[in-house]
Amino acid sequence: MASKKHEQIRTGNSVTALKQAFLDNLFYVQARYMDDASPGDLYQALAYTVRDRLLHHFNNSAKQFKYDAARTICYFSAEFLPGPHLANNMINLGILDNVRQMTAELGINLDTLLAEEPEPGLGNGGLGRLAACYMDSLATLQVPAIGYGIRYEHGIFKQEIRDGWQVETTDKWLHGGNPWEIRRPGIVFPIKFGGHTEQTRINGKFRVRWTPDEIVNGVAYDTPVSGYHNSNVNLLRLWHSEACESFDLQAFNKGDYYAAVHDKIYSENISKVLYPNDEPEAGKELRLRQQYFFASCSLQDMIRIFLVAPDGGLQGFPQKFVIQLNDTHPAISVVELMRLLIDVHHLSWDDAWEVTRNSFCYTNHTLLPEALETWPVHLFAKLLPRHLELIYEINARHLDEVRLQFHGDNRKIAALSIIDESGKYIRMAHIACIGSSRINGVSALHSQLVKQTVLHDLYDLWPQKFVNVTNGVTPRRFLVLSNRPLASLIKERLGHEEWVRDLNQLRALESAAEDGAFQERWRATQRSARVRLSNFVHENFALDLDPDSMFDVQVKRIHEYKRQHLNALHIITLYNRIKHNPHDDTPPRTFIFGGKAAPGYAMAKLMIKLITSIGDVVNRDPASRDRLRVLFFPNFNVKHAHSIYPAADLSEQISLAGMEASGTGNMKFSLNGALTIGTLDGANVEIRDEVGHDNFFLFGHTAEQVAAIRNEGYHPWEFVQRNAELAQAIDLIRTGYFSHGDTELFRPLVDQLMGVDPYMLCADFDSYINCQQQVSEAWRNPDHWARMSILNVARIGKFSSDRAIRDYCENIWHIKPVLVGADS
Ligand code: 26W
Repeated sequence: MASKKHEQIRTGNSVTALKQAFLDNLFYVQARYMDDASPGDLYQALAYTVRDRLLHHFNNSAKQFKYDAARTICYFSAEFLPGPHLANNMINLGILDNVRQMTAELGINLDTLLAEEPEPGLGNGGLGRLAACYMDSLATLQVPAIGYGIRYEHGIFKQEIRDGWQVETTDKWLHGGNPWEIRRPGIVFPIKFGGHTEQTRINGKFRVRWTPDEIVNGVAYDTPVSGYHNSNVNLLRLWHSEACESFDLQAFNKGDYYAAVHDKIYSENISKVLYPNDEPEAGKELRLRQQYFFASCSLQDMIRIFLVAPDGGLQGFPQKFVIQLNDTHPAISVVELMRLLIDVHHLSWDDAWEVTRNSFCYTNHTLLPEALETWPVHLFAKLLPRHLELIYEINARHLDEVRLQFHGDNRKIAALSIIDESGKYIRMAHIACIGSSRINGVSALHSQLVKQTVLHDLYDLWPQKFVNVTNGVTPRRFLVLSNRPLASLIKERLGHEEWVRDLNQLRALESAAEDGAFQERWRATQRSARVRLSNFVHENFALDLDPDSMFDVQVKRIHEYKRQHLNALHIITLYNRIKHNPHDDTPPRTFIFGGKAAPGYAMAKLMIKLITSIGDVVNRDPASRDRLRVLFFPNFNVKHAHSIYPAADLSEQISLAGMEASGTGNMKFSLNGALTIGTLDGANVEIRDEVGHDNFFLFGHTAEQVAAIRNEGYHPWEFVQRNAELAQAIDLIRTGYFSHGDTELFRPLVDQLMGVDPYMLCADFDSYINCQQQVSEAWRNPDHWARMSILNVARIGKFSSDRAIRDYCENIWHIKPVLVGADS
């Protein structure tokens, strides 16, 4: 065991120890002296210096959890969006100030090093970021946890805006090497695909042998996940696919060089790239391979860990582990656990099913029918023949149970079958629900709608399984890390930092809301964030923003149900007013959009082009350019979110009610003092209830009203006829005002709006515009605005991911924290 002295240098947190460790890593890891080190070298050296301090806790935690045979939550997610690690780990370790001083003493600007870190973009949006927030809270609450997923070589595409259009470029996050991961060549599992099954009898026992025609290896890569100001460090284990044989020498010697590396290329394809779709279901074979690959690697790994300290055979598996399925993407795990328990560990069907159904829980993140995954039976027959057999058996036994309750109700029985009516598709949500003991939505409204719509038949069968856990976000990354001026103002006002791990303590800020002097300092802090963002935009996009205008921000994946085009209609309306009445006194506004469109989603890409086209006109027109400014911020991701959320005054949460399962950006905006204009959708409902109805700008039809309009029949044309400004706005688009006179460019969007308008922009336009009027009124009164902004922060405590994780621990996982001592 390293001497205390050596440990002091290697993992001491004093400025001296950090400096020595940093210079050692620069010399011995990067093989560089200070004067010829690149910013990349300096970043890597600092990353290894911080990593060493993490690994200390990491190894201790792993030992403690093993020693305690601690009950562990395994979070299965096809996506994780952790964001850059360096600053977050320094904040959690409590060494950021010392490192900032140490680098300053060496003449290094820490922020330039932080900017060097590539972002692990292993996710599309909300679902992936939620998984990362939950991993941060699990470690902070000292709950033993393993995040299982895929180590995509290429994450979400890099978005460039060329001539106003989104252009995707390949993400190369691993290019410079990743100091935050540890390759585990000893943790490798064979993953089988294809082939056939045969019934056999082994020492009298009926057995099924699956002979695959492909085997790929899954290799573990571990990333430590630190908790805030404690010694618990959990594990994010991501799987990389590799060929069993990476080089076929025989083929090479025969000169067939392609064949020599075919297996390697083919096998590595599985973890090659993230599917960039955020709702619409791709249904591609490689996607199913990815889902089965990480499900099987993860379950084999858990059984390996369990059998290290087997208390009473695999029947005890659900006592040791609980698995959370992050949407249906890992739902094949239910069937894979049955295969492993029966075919490999020879449990009986009933014992295996008892273990399985007590091990899984499932979270639904979307109501969009096209996002509910179904896989063709023929694809399963080809790729996973053994699993298809097991699915039929699970379904047969399930329907036996269903008939007990709904005998004769064939519609119900058919609706409850894993196999859809056509017999051609396997419904993954059904497998997830049948194999889980708990099913939850991600906001109160969403969990209600899940029970009333997409899963209502399963709800009728098992009402006791359905619960709600409203989403949350980590205040460490989305306030302490990304908005230090506001965090230190709050710390100064409250005189402590306890609120960082107990966000409800922000309530004490309520009294400050009426305090004029504090309001002044609050406004100055908000303005400084707008200035920081304006400088970044000036340097990177050659566009000047007015930091004294209202920053009206909508950042999220581009999707019609999120209605970025409704926001665009508001901008056109304001522009129109200013054009027709130069004395119009609309307070100056800066509209900032950000978000990626799935590459195959044409309408979403057209929405981006509409926004950039409106910007080209409004930002240049002398009549409007000093009053309105429109920016489409390229490549919105976690890193850029750090500078956008703090600078926002108005948070646009304008989805059609009933469509946004929860939203989490809405929480991050409020946490940073932005006021929300939104519909009664997802978590907006609960945010409005917490911050106070007077501190929330509400508009639009409710989910019930939307359903009623749908049933009655919706005619957007009627709304256009009744609203001249709406008609004019659409007309400007249709007549090519924003497209150099080209009337074809936006025709699909205009026809959609005037035709079906499935997301009811026309129906909500009037109340949206009026609500925006109220926003402008409120903005004219800085004290009133500051008061509402302070109250939004003071009352946002419920939306900490710590609260959400506590809910999961108490109501779903039944798991207790395990405290890891600092130097145990
Ligand atoms: C099959 C393609 C695919 C990929 C991702 C379908 C669906 C998804 C995700 C479920 C989409 C997603 O990220 N949903 C978002 O999840 C957030 C976290 O719960 C919610 O806050 C958002 O409202 C929801 O849209």
